Amino acid sequence: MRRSLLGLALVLGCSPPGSPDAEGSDAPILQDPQGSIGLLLNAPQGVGPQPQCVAELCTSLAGLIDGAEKTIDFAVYGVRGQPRIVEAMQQAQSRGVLVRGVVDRDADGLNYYADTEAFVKTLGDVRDDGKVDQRRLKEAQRTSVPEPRCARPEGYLGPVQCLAYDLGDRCLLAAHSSRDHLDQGAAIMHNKFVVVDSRFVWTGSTNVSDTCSGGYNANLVTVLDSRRVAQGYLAELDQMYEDGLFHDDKGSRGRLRAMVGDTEVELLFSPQDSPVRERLRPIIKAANERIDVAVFYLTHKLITADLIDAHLRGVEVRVIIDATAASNGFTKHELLRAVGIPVKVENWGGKMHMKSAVIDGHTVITGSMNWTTAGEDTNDENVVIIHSEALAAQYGEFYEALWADIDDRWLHENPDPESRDSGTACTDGIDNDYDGVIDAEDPGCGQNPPPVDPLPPWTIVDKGGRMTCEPEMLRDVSLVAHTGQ
Ligand SMILES: [Ca+2]
Ligand SMILES: [Ca+2]
Repeated sequence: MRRSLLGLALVLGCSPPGSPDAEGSDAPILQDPQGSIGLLLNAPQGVGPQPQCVAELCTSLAGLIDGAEKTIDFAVYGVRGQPRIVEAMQQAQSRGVLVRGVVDRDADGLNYYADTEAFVKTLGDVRDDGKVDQRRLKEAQRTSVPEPRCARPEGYLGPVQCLAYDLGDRCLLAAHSSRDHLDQGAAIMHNKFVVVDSRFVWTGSTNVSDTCSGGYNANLVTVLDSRRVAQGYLAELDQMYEDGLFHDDKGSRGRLRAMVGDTEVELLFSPQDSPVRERLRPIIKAANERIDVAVFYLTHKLITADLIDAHLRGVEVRVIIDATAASNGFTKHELLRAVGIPVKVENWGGKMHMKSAVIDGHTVITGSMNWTTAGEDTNDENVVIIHSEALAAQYGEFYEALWADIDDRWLHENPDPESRDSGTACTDGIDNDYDGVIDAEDPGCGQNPPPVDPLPPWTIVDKGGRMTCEPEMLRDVSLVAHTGQ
């Protein structure tokens, strides 16, 4: 019924009143009746990182590259341990396909993934955001950080978030910060998209790496056959590749809406399209029944507020979050738990690396953007929102299996991401918790593992006649340390 209404509205050139699609989406809807869209969902394989191209996340990309006739345009965060993909690109180049793209580099010219340098050398025509990062870093050094509106949590050195969430007659108060100083101004080219022959698009949360496309982490790929949507990606790549516009919100808007076959698809880019403010928040606010979230990081304070509000109005909210991200000083999962939202922290060894959600069985949020402030405001990212009951059902079934796979113990506790509590983490050769020590060297994998570090303190207080909850209230309360146990 909804689809035929939407069809009528398209003929009339407007959105149906009151439909979730109508909110905040003023872009015209492009038509691509011949197009198609599919979702590839990868549950973590407990066999460690894989250099082979066996997972569908990888074979789907290899197949597209092998079939390329004219062009391959890509924006990938980096490359590690996936020789099949690098060779396929090289072979395409040798048969005359134009291959060009961008990768991430930090202000020192470095990339997170070990094989990126060789990949860039092999292909030749690859650009990056390193110079932009240098400029951003210098600007940030000249800018003073404002004093926080609340006391810094003890032992935390980074910028401070003063948080006050409204629970009706009570307020949830917390002060969050990172354990370490953060590089102000740091930003990453975090896209993972490949466009073949200006028609096929491979995109999502999956890096070209032994842990991501290799199948070790939980990840998602959206595959589109759509010239309309491909054009959106190519325009974004041009901004980065041709114009050097990385982390820039002054460029033209990249946002588009398209009917791909009979599926409505929305595409937004960070930072210029503000995907959280423009779409994620309105979609969560409009949810009526159920929100199932599967994300790497969940640190965005406004998304957190919207999830709490949804829970308070009776929407069934569930969250699966990554164990490493759950030890971050800005993580909001403990606050969600505090108000009664079930949150499972994965204990696989591989990461929960998705950045997605399904809402009310009809809308799927996918993409490269972590649910963080940096993901929306500074990084280069893409978000694809799919309005499809069929794909929402596919995602929903996958989500149920992931949820069931994580023991209920991790509804209340946080596993040490590099410990025997976390599946294959002590034998995978990966520094799962980014602390510089791997597997047996990591104290978490020893006979007497240390307890997981506590997260920043929080408390719930009566509103005391106030109309709203404000961060200033933090001045009059003492926060309580919680260990998540
Ligand atoms: Ca490990
Ligand atoms: Ca480690």
